[in-house]
Amino acid sequence: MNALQPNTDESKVPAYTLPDPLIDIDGIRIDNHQDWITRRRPQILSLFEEHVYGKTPSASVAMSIAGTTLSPQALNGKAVRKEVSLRLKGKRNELYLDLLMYLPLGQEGPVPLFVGLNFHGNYTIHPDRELALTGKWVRNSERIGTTHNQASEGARGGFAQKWAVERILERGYGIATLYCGDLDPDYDDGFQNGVHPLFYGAGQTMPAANEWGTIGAWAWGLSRVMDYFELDDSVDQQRIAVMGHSRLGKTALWAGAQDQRFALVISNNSGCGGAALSRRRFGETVALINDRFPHWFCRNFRQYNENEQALPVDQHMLIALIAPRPVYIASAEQDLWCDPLGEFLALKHAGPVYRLLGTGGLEVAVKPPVGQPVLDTMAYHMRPGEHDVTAYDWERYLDFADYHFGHTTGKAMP
Ligand code: GTR
Repeated sequence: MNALQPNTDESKVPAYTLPDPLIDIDGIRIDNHQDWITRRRPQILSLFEEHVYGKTPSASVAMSIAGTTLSPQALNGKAVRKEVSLRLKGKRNELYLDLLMYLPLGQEGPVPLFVGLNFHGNYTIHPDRELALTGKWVRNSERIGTTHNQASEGARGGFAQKWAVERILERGYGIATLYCGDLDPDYDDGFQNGVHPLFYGAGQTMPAANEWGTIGAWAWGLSRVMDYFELDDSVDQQRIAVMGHSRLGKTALWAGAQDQRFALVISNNSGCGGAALSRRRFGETVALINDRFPHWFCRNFRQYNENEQALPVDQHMLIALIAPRPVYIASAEQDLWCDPLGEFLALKHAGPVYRLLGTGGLEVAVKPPVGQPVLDTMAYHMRPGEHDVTAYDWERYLDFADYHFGHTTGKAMP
């Protein structure tokens, strides 16, 4: 098969053996909670750093709040809108992140919240006329009419359907989002823009082969948002769900794997390098993704182009790093590029780790039919339709959050 010709025929999926998340690098079986936490989990995390996403710098940069704009009666009196400008200061340069939050009005005390990065700028997630257009580089989009890599008034609210802001608020949750391009614009510039240069040592001009790429930088940014939440008493820090779609779903998983402050992790149609098993080589493959998006992963990941069986991990082990916290993997029926079956199987094969930690795994033998979600600590659904985030997806995530957060404004799960 030509490496750059995707396969979507199940009968052509190669035979493969997955690495066992519960057998450590010395071949010892992990059979208790303690050994998982102290031995095996750190091993798996460092394998993902070394071979897939790259290491996130352990150094920190100074972050401060450069300004907050509060609007107590936004969205026709339904929400408090907060826009927070976060300043990151490196040795040689600095960068600003513009965080947008809508919080439900009339809630007592700190609120549970969904946080996720957006693709095109905060102003595209809602038609709210008060939202500032981003001045940063943006991807051109025919769908919302952006050209010359610039935000435009006509694109305001262009992706509102993917965000269900009113519904999230109605169900008593806040929503927070940040443009991924604030952290690292989504194109391959050899890591000259974005957050990477904030960390370069003397003479360094790009990350090493085992250091973070763009997905690593995006995930790191979600953790900085989490740092901000720790300072904001309108947010319930114990009840924060990180959610992402597609490339940002890959990012949500990597953020949730590294930062255990995220109480729930939701991956919507995340596919290759996200929830889907690489070894199946179904739809997008490691070779295809590294070819089209050479900046997303670390350079070491390229060693596995057409060589997935040599990977010391597969994506079920990424999900296992989230255990025992609740995790939701969602697929779409027509989204073959993301390999819905591979997404389900990765979740299922993370099950033994969840069971070891006492929460139960994914207690279904085969992928549930379209439109029949399985909701437990490990949750899955396959929605009819294409690669997207829809109202259907959000309703399930809200049910899932209600269930795990014991939130009372929404309907409980059966
Ligand atoms: C595709 C890419 C996928 C997925 C998607 C998206 O072009 O091949 O891995 O990330 O973009 O982010 O919408």
